[in-house]
Amino acid sequence: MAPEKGQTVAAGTGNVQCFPMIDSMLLLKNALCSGCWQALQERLAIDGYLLMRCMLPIADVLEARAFLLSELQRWQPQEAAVTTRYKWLRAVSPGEFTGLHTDRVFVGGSSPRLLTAWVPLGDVNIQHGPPLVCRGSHRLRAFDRLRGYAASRVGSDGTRSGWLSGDGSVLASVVGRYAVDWRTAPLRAGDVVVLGLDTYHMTACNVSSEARLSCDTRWQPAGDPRHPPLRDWR
Ligand SMILES: O=C(O)CCC(=O)C(=O)O
Repeated sequence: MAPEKGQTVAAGTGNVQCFPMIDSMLLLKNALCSGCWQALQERLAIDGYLLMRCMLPIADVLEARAFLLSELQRWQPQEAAVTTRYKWLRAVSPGEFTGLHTDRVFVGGSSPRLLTAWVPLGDVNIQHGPPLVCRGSHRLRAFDRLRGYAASRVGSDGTRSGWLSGDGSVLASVVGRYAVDWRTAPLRAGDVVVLGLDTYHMTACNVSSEARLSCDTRWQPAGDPRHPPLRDWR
């Protein structure tokens, strides 16, 4: 098998070597046909993210460009899911990025099954700043060194960024370079990146000349406890 090709990506103020995300769309199709979600759940448990290529109809995404919720609401595997009314709609300017973090420090503490669905609003190539996901970071022992940060709520009250760092390249020096497996992909309208609460991620720096448009949305089973600051769910 040919070795995977990595590329150097601007990870905030530093650079990281980044490998391609794995497309899980086939697993989703199999799950929808068979009703068995185990393979998909296992991949999320192992990698900490799922890339769903062409999960959403491209025409709808381009037409809406603001809200893809009607499509995401169809994504209800076993239990009814709820999503926060508030959506993190982003127009990220050239030169800007989101720093390294886990979502737990922002929205953790209630449902352990809360997931982020990151939706590009139009094509987001590497230079526009797609997510950079540290594969397996939610489960690898090496990341125990960050348990102080991981257990904190530094992002939850809006007074601090909640970032561990603005430079993705420092992660290797903290947890060891063998534990760090950066993943990214050029994303198309219709793709969705799903992220677990404890998966370390950031976005690549927008090194293009145009704004990066995307939306992050939060989802969880309807019966799970709801993060109080995110008041309004539906
Ligand atoms: O899109 C971004 O800039 C950041 C999104 C993110 O990190 C998240 O949804 O958790």
